[in-house]
Amino acid sequence: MIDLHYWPTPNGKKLTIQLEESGIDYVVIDCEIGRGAQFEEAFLHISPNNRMPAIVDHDPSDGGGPLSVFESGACMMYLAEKSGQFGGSGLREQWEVNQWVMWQMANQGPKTGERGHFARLKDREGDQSYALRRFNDELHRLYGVMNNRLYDRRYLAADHYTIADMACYPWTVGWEAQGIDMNEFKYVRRWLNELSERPALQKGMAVGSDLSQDYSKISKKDIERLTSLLYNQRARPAPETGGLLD
Ligand SMILES: N[C@@H](CCC(=O)N[C@@H](CS)C(=O)NCC(=O)O)C(=O)O
Repeated sequence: MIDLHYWPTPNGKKLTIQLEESGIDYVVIDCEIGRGAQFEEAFLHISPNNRMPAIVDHDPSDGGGPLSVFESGACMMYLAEKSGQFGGSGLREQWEVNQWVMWQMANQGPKTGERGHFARLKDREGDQSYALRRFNDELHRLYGVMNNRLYDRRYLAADHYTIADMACYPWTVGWEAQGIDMNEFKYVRRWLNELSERPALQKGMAVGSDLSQDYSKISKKDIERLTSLLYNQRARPAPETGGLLD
C-alpha cells in the first residue's frame, strides 16, 4: 500500500494519474498546503523540502520498513520501478523516459510555476513586466520544445505512453490560463487530446477535486494569509545542538 501525501495541484496529479494507470493500491493523505500542512514535523521527515507530493511505500521490494520518497519525478521513477510499468524497458528507453521526466521537473514545472506567481501578483509588488516577459517567453519556448518533440511521435519518450507523458500532462492541460495559444502548438494539442481520452488519466486528474479552492473567489483576507504562507518562505533554522558541530 502506498500513502500519497497530496493536494490537487499539477504536481500532485502526476502521481494520481500514475497510480490509477498502474493499478497500484494507494490512500490519499490530505496535505493542505494553503493551511501549512507541508510544515508539519512528521511531513518534513518525509519531504524535507516542505513540498507535496510525497509517497510512503509500506511494502518496499527489499522487505524492509516503510520507504518514503519526495519530489514528484523521483516518486514517479520509484513507482515505475516498483510496478514494472510506464518507465520504459531496457537501458535506452529507460533513460529516454528519465530525461523527459527530468525535463519536466527542471523546466516545465518550475517555469510555469514562476510565470503563474508573477502573473498573480498583478503589479502588487511593483512593476512585474520584466518577470512576466521572462517567464512568458520561457514557457513559450518550452511549448516549442514539446511541439518539436511530438511532431513525428505520439509520446514524449519511447514509442509508447510513459511517466514522461504523465508528468507533463497536468501542467500542459492548463495552457489557456498560462496565456498559450494552442494554435501555435498543434502537435502538443494532438498529444493532449489523445491523452485526455484515457479513463485512468481522467480518474487521476479528478482525485481531490472536492478539495481544491477557486482562488478567484476567496476573500482578500484569505488571499493575504495564503500569500504570506506560500510566497515569503525563508530558511527554517537548523537545530543549534546535537549536530556535527558539537
Ligand atoms: N519539484 C517539486 C515541486 C513540488 C511543489 O512545488 N509542490 C507545491 C504544490 S504544487 C507545494 O507543495 N507547495 C507548498 C509550498 O509552497 O509551501 C515536485 O515536483 O515534487
